Amino acid sequence: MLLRDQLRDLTRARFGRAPDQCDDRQLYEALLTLCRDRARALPAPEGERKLYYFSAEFLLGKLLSNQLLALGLRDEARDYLEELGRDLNAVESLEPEPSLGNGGLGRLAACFLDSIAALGLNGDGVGLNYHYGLFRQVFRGEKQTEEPDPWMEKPGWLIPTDRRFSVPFGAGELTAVLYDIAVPGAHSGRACRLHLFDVERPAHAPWNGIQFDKGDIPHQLTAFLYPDDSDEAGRLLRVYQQYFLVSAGSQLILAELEERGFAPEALADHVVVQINDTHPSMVIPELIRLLTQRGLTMDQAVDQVSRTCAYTNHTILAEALEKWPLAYLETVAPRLVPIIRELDRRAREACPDPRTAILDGQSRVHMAHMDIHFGFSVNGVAALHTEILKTSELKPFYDRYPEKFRNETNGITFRRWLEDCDPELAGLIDGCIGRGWRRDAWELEGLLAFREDAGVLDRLLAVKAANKDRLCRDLLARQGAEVDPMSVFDIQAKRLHEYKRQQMNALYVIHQYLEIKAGRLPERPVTVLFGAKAAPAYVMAKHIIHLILCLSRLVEADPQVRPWLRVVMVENYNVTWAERLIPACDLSEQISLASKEASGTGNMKFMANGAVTLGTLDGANVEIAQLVGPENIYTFGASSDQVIALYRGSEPDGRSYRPLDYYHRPAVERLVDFLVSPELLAIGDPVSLSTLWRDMKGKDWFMALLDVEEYIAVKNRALHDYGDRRSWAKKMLVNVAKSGYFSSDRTIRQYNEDIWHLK
Ligand code: 26V
Repeated sequence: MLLRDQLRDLTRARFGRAPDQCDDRQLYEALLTLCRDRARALPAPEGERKLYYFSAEFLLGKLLSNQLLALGLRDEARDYLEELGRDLNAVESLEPEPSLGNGGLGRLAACFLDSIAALGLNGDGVGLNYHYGLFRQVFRGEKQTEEPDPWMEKPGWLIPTDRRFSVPFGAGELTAVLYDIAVPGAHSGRACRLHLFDVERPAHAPWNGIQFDKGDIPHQLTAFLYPDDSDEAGRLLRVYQQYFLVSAGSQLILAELEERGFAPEALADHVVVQINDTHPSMVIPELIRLLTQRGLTMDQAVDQVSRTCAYTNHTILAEALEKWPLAYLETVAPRLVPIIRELDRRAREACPDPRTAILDGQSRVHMAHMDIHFGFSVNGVAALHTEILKTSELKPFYDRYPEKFRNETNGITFRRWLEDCDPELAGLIDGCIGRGWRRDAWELEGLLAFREDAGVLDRLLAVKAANKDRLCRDLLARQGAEVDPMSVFDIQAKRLHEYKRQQMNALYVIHQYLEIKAGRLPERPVTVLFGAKAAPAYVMAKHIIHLILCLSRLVEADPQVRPWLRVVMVENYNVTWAERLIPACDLSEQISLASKEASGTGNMKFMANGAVTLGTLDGANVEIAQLVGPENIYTFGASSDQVIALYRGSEPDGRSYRPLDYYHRPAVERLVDFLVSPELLAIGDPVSLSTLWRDMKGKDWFMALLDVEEYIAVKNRALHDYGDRRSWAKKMLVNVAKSGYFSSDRTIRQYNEDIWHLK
């Protein structure tokens, strides 16, 4: 059926009027219903083996545009709405964004689902149906505040199912109800499912900010993603969420196994579970529990599960590696406790090195250790990250099980992150190399043939300029920020974390500010854009946001500085903002302290949209640098080896990092001291600014002062080079051309070949 006919039927039935009589809201509801129902009607992929991708987060972003694209309806919908004198973008903007993730890890899971569906692989996602997603960030008085961010509306994407499972908590059972989102595969004619579990009777208001009754598990379990875990009740709720997810998910696996006609003894032949970070790690003991309940011996159950589960590590930050007190598990999932003790016993037998034990001396369960002993695969998410895991963070495990370790470099779906968010660039690429890259991103390499083509290079610059104009209009409309579209757009958009070093970027802003005030004008105007949410309980991250917002106000109010330097932080950075910021970016900031960013995926998105990277040799930046060559990327800073040595205090001279050594350089001292200057104190909160100032001088755990001087120099070199427009356009072109490696279709094919073996 043609889209226009189906839309007409839908609006007649629902609103009693033809599409041309409908308002945007009604058109949105009709299009959503149309996509949802077409996607759910697509056949599921086939295969004797099935993948379950377990993740506490799926950061989906808006779905309408993406689903239209995957269903091959995008152009038809756009043309039809145009005929009616309407604008598809305006209709799409009405969709609330499902923010069921924090950042990279959750967005990766969403890209993976898109690729699994596109490749027609037999796999589904398993997660939780958080009602309020991640919080909505609101700026008040140059500070972040948090509000609930509801996204579930009717009609919506969730498809109710009949599946119900009983989850046995210590205090009693709770029913898990399953909702599905159908994920249509572009080109495959198949759809996979995102399974989202919910409690039976979720609580509704009253809300007080994002505070809620954390003790009311039966009604609040799925209210928020990662509730503030700075207190006991919050942490406990998180364990409740995790067990709820894995218990219901494991029961779903076994129910489907039975429906497919296979015995539980054959689990490992027909099922593979990918554990996305340690949040779903309890799937291991839970599956063992359920298999023994179905008659398998402990040995058989452990054997099956160990050949079914595979673990992905997404961070080397020790504070992010989960260790749950056994006492929590006794409350939440008491039936897992004897199983975990038994697994610990077996692990100690297999590997006497006490550093690899599951239970430590303080009776805490090391989730990653359980995954590694009782899974068949462990992967890092970029080449450097995997090397660091093998040689340092997880070395004792690598020594014991070298065959389990592999690298699977992350990827992004080019359907959302190029075709959909940058249609003008996509059109330009089509004109150069045809449309084949839309199916196979490797074909982007064909763009290299246009390196010396002045016409193409100029059009590339024109597309970038148009995207910058579009962003300027958005910034003005959404937060009243006026930005010069002719300035260089220098963008750092990612979660706020000290290791990502937004504070070092802020020091650059201070440097430029002081230069301009001293009458030394830069070569050209720059707009430094930030997008970042801080975890509600992460105090230092909030101080950094405060600093950036204060700098923004300072610069904004200064007529001498404003023409040369602007600082804008977008409010409530989310997938929707990313889709606007990334196509408009000139310079992509990827400046984490080397060794700390496992991969990064924003770096790949910016690159694919023709931004040039300014980065440290960290995470996937290393692979970007290898692909594009030194003339098409700006790198700086200490290497990961140097950083690791500094942390160990094992530099050749036995030195460890002392920020004061760097602070006392005159060029650095004046930047850091500006945090407590009269200018800033007149705007900001003295306690917040001086806390940050003291931390930078005295601790600087992520070594911003170590790299800041080189950072400023290299950034200024990039800004200088920007002036040669043709040569800059060439860099842009090479970045787009080489980005195909980072397609999540490539990543997923590789997971399938190395780990899943689905077909
Ligand atoms: C979690 C936490 C939780 C508590 C305190 C501090 C902290 C710091 C970091 C994290 C990160 C959790 C895992 C994560 O999101 N990793 C990201 O995964 C991306 C996809 O693989 C990857 O591109 C990013 O480099 C990595 O940070």
